[in-house]
Amino acid sequence: MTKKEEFKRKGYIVIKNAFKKEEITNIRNLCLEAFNEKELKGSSKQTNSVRDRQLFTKELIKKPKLINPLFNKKIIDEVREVFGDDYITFAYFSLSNNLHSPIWHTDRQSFGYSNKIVYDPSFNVAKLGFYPQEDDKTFAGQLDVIPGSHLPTFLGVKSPISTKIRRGKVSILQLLAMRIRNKLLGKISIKISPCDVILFHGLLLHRSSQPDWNKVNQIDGYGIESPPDEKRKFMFQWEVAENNEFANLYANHQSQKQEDIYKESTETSLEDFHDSTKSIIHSNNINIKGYSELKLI
Ligand SMILES: O=C(O)CCC(=O)C(=O)O
Ligand SMILES: [Fe+2]
Repeated sequence: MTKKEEFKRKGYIVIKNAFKKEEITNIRNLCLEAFNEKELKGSSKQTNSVRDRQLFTKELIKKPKLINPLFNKKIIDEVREVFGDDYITFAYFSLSNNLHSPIWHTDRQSFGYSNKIVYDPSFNVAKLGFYPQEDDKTFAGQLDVIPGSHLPTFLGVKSPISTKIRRGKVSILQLLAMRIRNKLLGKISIKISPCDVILFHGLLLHRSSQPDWNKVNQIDGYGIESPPDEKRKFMFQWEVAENNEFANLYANHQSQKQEDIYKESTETSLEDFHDSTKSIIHSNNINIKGYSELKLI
């Protein structure tokens, strides 16, 4: 099975050994440094909220040491195998610290489940996830997914219920079909090496692998109270897509969102990146786009 076929069938692939062990130590130290710095800056306010434990595009592109390693040849080559040579990298980057999202969700949910176009085989908006730690029994650190959950259910792609009585963007019948299908498919924890990267489809159901909440205290629904630095969960996520009209539709949808994190990705373009990042982007022929740069065709 090719990587492309594997992605189509399971909704994700693992890019093995994208990083070397030595790089992981270095990256984790840089993550700790970045969040310590952020905490110091915010010291007059209440710090360490969920938002304090996240860095998004505008802050991250100012930290080339953190972001440049993501444009790594191994990762680029495998994404090209799945999405083609001219795949798009959206100007969407996030780094989180001590966030263990307990809720099953898909990242592209707001674009719709019963919106027929998201089930077109060419709708390929996905995220790259890099988790530079082992999955620990107590402190967790990686990702749980339901393989195959990005595909349409046995009801197909048409919504059998009229728009008016849909719950949100999903008909009740579709929702039920998804629940049954997901139960049958079953969830798994992807226990990958800290050196690996995962590419997962925007409609794949996932959540953070869960810490043992009987052994650690939970703060704000997402974090562990005072995790030791060496067990602290960091997570890089960035967004890529096959370069086609669906990417344009998606970018258009995202560019209309009001949340700051999406506004950042709408406003950012290649020229905003650090010179060292730009040079890596150029030498690898990476196609970076802010959401607003992809106009509808
Ligand atoms: O911790 C994870 O891996 C999941 C986080 C997540 O799903 C998200 O940020 O969208
Ligand atoms: Fe997610």
